[in-house]
Parts: sequence; structure tokens; C-alpha cells
Amino acid sequence: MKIDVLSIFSDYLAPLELSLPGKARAKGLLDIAVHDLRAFTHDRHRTTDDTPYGGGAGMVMKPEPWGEAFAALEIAESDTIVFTTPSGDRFDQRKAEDLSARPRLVFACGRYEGIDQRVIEHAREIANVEEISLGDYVLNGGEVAALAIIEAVVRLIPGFMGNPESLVEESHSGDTAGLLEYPVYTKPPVWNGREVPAVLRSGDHGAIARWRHEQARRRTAERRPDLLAPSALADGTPIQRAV
Ligand code: 6GU
Repeated sequence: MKIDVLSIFSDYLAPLELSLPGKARAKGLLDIAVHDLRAFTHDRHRTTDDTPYGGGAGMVMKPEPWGEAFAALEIAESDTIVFTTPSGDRFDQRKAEDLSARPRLVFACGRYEGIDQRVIEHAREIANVEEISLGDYVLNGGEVAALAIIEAVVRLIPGFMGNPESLVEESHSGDTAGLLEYPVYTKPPVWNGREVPAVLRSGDHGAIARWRHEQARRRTAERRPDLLAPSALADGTPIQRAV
């Protein structure tokens, strides 16, 4: 997979050199390049934003540097341009899986007031476009969102994870699909007077699987009732609370 990131704060993307994406690059599964959007400006102040037509607070990112950047990156029709924006579709594991199968992702990190809408329209003409938000809160710019999305996507690239089983078991995918992850324990068996649940030391794999499923279900009911059968919620059926 090829990933390009366009940003006016390219230093923010330094963590891409580390840990997980770094490992994927070392394995030859991933090629990441970060580009400074200001390289595609021509004025002395390297201006990337301007006041909004129609008035209002904040600044809007100018279209020209984006247009030049897309041209310089030789965007192909099969590429996907990802605009990180609080007004995008909410990011989730399904979207991460979808993006992990694409040949090239180009992240366009905007400041939160946004990019001139014509840039998004232009992008839709030259490539696939995703407008993605991390959730219902506001970040100053899309850089941290791009980092989070890249981390979620890169670990799904086939051949990346040492143990693909851990991808299947975790929250939001596989066996416990739609449920939060059950609590986990390791040695010692007693710590600060707290015991590891006996069932986990019983060797009874059926009982362990049932216990984990029940824990995941309770945790989900408590913390994320929205993930449990939305139809049951809609007709007023009460959610079973964890005890
Ligand atoms: Cl993708 N961008 C910004 N600026 N704020 C956000 C976000 C993205 N997702 C949640 N908040």
C-alpha cells in the first residue's frame, strides 16, 4: 500500500516513522510519504488559508495549493483521497477494513473550519473520495485524525500482523462482532488481594468462552448500549445492566 499525507503541519506526522507504520514499512508492505502543503504555495508568506465568502469566524483553506498538490502527486482514478473533517462520516472498524484493501490512500488534512468545497468536488472527479471524522468532538486540524486512521488501517494490511488471530478476537470484529472486548488477566494469580476469576484457570475452554462472551455482553450493555440490537432499543425493550 502507498500512503501520502498532505498537511501544513508535517511535523505532526513524525510518529509515522515509529512503531507500527514503521514496522510495516520495514516489511515492505507500506510506503508512506508526508508532504508539506506549503510547498505548493507561491507567495512570500506561503499562504494556505483566507477569509470565508459569506462571512463568519475562522479561515478556510484556499483551493490552489490543494489542486497543485494533487497534480504533483499524480493522483490516479484508483487512488482514494481521504479528507479528515469533523463533518465527515464517522470512522469505524468497517471503514478501516475497507481502506486497508485500497492500493493508495492520500490523506488531505484540513484545519477544522474546512477546505474550500471546490477542492472536494475536484477530488471526486479525479479519484475516490472519503470524508472521515473520528467522532463528535473538534480537533484543531486533521493530522491527529489521519494518524489514528492510518494506524487502524495499517495493522489490517494482509501479512502485517504477526498473529492474525488477535485481529479476529478483538472488539468490533470476528467472533464477538459488535461487542466490546471482555476483561483480560495475566500472572500472578493473586495481586493486591485480587484473584483472577477461577473459570479462567479451570482449563474448561467451553466455560471460558461462555464467560468471556457474557462479560463482553455486559460491558457492551453498560458502556455502549447503542451497539446492542438497535431494534430492541427502538421498541423500548430495556437493556440489561451490568451488576
Ligand atoms: Cl477528522 N478533524 C477535525 N478537525 N476534528 C475532528 C475530526 C477530524 N474528527 C473528530 N474531530
